[in-house]
Amino acid sequence: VAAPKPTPRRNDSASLAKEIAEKLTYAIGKDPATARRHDWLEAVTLAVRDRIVDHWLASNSRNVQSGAKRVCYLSMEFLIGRLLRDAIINLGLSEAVRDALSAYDVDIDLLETLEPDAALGNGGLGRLAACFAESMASVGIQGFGYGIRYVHGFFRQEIVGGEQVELPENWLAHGNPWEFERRERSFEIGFGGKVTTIEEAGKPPRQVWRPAERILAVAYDTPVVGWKGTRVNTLRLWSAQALDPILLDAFNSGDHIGALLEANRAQSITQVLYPADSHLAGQELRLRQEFFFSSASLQDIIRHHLKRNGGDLSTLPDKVSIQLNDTHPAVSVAEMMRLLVDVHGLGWDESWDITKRVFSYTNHTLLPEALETWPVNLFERLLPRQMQIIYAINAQIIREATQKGLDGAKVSAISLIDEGSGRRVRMGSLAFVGSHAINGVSALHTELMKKTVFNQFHELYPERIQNKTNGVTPRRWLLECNPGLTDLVTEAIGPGFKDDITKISGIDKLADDAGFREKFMAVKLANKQRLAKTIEERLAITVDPTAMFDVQVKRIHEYKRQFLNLVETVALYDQIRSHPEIAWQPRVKIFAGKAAPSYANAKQIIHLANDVARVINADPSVQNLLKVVFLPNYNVSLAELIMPAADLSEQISTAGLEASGTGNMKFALNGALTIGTLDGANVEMLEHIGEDNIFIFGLTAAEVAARRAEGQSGREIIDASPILKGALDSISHGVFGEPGRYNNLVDNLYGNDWWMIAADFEAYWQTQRRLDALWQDSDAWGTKAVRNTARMAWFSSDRSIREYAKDIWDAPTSV
Ligand code: 26M
Repeated sequence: VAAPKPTPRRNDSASLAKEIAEKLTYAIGKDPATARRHDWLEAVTLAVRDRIVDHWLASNSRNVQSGAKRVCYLSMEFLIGRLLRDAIINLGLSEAVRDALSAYDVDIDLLETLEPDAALGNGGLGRLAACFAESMASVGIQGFGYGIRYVHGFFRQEIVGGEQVELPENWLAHGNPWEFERRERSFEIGFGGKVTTIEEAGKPPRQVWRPAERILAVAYDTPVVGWKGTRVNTLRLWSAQALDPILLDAFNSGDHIGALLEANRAQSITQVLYPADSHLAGQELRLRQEFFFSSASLQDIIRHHLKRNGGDLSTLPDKVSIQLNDTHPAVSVAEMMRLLVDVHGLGWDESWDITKRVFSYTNHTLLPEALETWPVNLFERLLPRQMQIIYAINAQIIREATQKGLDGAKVSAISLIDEGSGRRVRMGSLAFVGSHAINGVSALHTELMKKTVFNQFHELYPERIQNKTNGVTPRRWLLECNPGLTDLVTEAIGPGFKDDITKISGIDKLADDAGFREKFMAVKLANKQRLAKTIEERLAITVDPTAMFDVQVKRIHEYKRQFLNLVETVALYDQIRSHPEIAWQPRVKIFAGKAAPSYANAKQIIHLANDVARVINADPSVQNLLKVVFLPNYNVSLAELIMPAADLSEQISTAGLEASGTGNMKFALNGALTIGTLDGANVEMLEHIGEDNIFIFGLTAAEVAARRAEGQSGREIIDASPILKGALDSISHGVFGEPGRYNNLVDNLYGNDWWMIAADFEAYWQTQRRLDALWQDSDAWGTKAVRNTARMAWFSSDRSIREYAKDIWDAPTSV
């Protein structure tokens, strides 16, 4: 008899309604009368998931047939957020699901808000990985995400007494319907131990690593649905398990506690995401995480290649590209060499050639305090064979450089070992030398990479560094988060922009059409009303949706200069009260973002934002003109609510320090105007949007570097600016909380003004006042808002991914 085949799922609302009821009954064990909202969410998710699985299996068999190049994106972070709406929109099921649920009187919009965010990332870097995964599926690349299945993602932030409190996040508490555990797909990961040389007659000596500790990496797969569901890729996240719980039991017979401790020790590797995005914790556990997921991913990649290519590893670079998302997986370079040379018996030179052709590396920061280095002695103890390999690579690189005529100082600049402050392994250098392409994430950042961190390497290998300006997926960051604008654009120019976002430029000509502009601003107002409601519910602050929503949401960091924004807020508060005769424009200043738990100054900035909000919101003399809001627990879902509701986007980092920014793109795509410095991708946004439609101010990157070199203090600037001086005085003299509470923040400005807050204040203030004037002319504002949406298509992550595919991966795209 022929084996029965499952019938692919149908997409009409009646079929969906029936299947949702079946899931509710047979997968969850509830009937519609007693089902809670969470039960309905699970039932819908499972019904949608069935449709994804159909596409997933089809994509996987096409992958096998085509044998096309696979792109493996190795990232410690995937900041995904929720998946249900993403899946429904990409599969084209929105109406069918809505209709199906209306039969049960259940609202899909409400169900979607019950899904927990997958917060497996800190910020920009992790969110970029999630956008790229979705874009790879959308443009038809065989993409594989590899990362870590953290049990606890990024912490939950509460504000208590104005200060950040970190609480553990537990996204898996009620299970995760999107993941498929693949127990059969598991690999051993070693740590510690010794390396021994094996000499066999007639053969060259071999090195064998005998780890003291071995842990199992188990795969959990999540389908990644591309636009229209035509391709579903895989995100494979590794979970750490004790190698053999049963053996462990036998070994510890009678010692149950001891056995459990062993298992816990193994599992601890994937328990929690490190919540720092700017400076190194330098913890051993972090290095264990990095190696754990790198080794598991490489073993998986090699296993797959051997199976599909007749056991021949020489063709690996034709069949696979591996992108390193920053240096977090950089130990992969050494681990790949170990697997090729020690485990699979290839020669050193051939292995090194394969390694360089397979890997490429993306740099995301130039901040010296964020560049990853590890103490040699820690590395040696944890990964003795990889350390030997790094020494061998280093010797080879130094030999090459010396042959090309480099002298002492230049040679030590390219050494993989920093001999300066205790001996440390430079992970950026390791990633660089092991890759055929190294990229920055905006044009400015890439040029600065060439001039600063990788200056010596760039001289030696001038063809390796390239630029790949970041992008954001227009599915999540327009279609899903802003249905009102999506419908309006569809009504105006048809739905073609959903398939090809460059077509959204079709609304550019409508910027001067009063009727269109009014509808555009009506959508904005509705989105602002939605956000105002959330602000009321969460903070009991009433804001006027017709006021200008001036928004800065991102990780809290000194270089991002939330403090500059707060000083301007305080100055504005003072000026409104002392000059009631001026036609001030009503504003709501909205802040959100998390500080790394150990970053004291960032925590102070959060405290100040909350203090400033408390005082200003309670002052009747500025009631309709100024409100300040700090929304707790910024995450992907909150961003989806905020981006469509912003009038003004604050992108005010000290020039030269924000590698790219991606929030800047989300805001502008949704019709916010930008006030920003010439930093990161702002520079390219200016080129695309046009100088009439973006508000640029402040020192350039070159001017910042020059001022820093001079070591200029802020004192003269502050003393010469009564508005700035007044604001700083009220901050330090206790208008906002105890006197002295913010001395540290304020004193820094009088000192060396490292972040150029005093230096840029006047230009920032003046630019804000120009925006006040523009706000009064709602036609002019609306025109610029429309032009922003119309001109942002280039910042789609589809464009970024196609550039990677062509210039770095040499991988085919189907679209
Ligand atoms: C490193 C070591 C130990 C613990 C944590 C880290 C670490 C984690 C995340 C360091 C940096 C991390 O992220 C940096 C980041 O998010 N960079 C941002 O990347 C975005 C995408 O390219 C850019 O748009 C931002 O400008 C850049 O700041």
